[in-house]
Amino acid sequence: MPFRNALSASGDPVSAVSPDSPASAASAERRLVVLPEHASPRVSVVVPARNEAANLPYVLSALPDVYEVILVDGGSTDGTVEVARELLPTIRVVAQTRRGKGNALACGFAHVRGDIVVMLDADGSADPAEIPRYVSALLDGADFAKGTRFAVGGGSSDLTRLRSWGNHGLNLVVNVLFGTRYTDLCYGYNAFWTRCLPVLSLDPGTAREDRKLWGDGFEIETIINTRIAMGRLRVVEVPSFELERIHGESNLNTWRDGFRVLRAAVTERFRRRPASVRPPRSVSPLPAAERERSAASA
Ligand SMILES: Nc1nc2c(ncn2[C@@H]2O[C@H](COP(=O)(O)OP(=O)(O)OP(=O)(O)O)[C@@H](O)[C@H]2O)c(=O)[nH]1
Ligand SMILES: [Mg+2]
Repeated sequence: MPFRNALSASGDPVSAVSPDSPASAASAERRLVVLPEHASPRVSVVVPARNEAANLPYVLSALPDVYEVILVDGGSTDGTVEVARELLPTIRVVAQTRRGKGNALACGFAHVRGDIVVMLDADGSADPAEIPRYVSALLDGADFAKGTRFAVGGGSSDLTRLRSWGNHGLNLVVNVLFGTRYTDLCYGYNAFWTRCLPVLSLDPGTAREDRKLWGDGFEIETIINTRIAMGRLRVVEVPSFELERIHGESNLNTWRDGFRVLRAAVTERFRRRPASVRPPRSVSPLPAAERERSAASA
């Protein structure tokens, strides 16, 4: 049972960043709850990958026991899909409809069958061993567990000074525009309850097109972070350590993608959104009645 221990690992240094942080009453209630075996959340790991064959052995072998792994292939020509299938025969491989990491994530999310979605890069920069920490934050009441390299316990061996300054500047812009208290806007290691997907409102499209539409690029993280802020979801930041990509070249262009992030922040701030996209506010994978029964028998 993969995440049984995640509950007791809630002493991890996580911090709430949304204005409506978990009420202490809710936390007290959760301490009484004994989750039965079947209540363990099913974790779906979505891995966008474009020519990451050399890195997948490190990433997939380090995964904890999860419900499903979905690899979204970006037209790789280096055997990424074959390597993935050889390493993990149960892996679900999904082709993306357009180009870019944003489109890859939207396509992967559309195939999720679990309760929790984890976004995991395939280049070896995100440590799969941190997944229980994210799950723990969600079980402790967060809607969205947001990785941060800038909290005690987090860090990076990959971030250049230029990117770090850029990230801080863009982070500040978003915090001012959206009233958030994010510490690491441009970080792609996050997890959230599947029920939050309507708030993200990402459209993978159906037709295959060899182009990149707005939202399909690296601005995806900003789009996600700002939509969850506008959706008033409960965000908890989780310290994460970013490693250097093991093999191959980054797909990110610091200046071009930096401007896309800035444009995403401004566009999202003034975007018209559907009347109600807020998901149900349950903080536990258990239905309320079952929760009460478990609490009573504890
Ligand atoms: N499917 C798919 N995956 C992509 C695409 N672009 C990037 N990725 C994947 O997204 C993840 C992050 O991309 P990276 O190129 O490492 O970019 P980054 O992590 O933001 O930047 P660095 O810090 O420089 O590594 C990796 O797993 C890539 O393989 C794409 O167009 N399609
Ligand atoms: Mg990377």
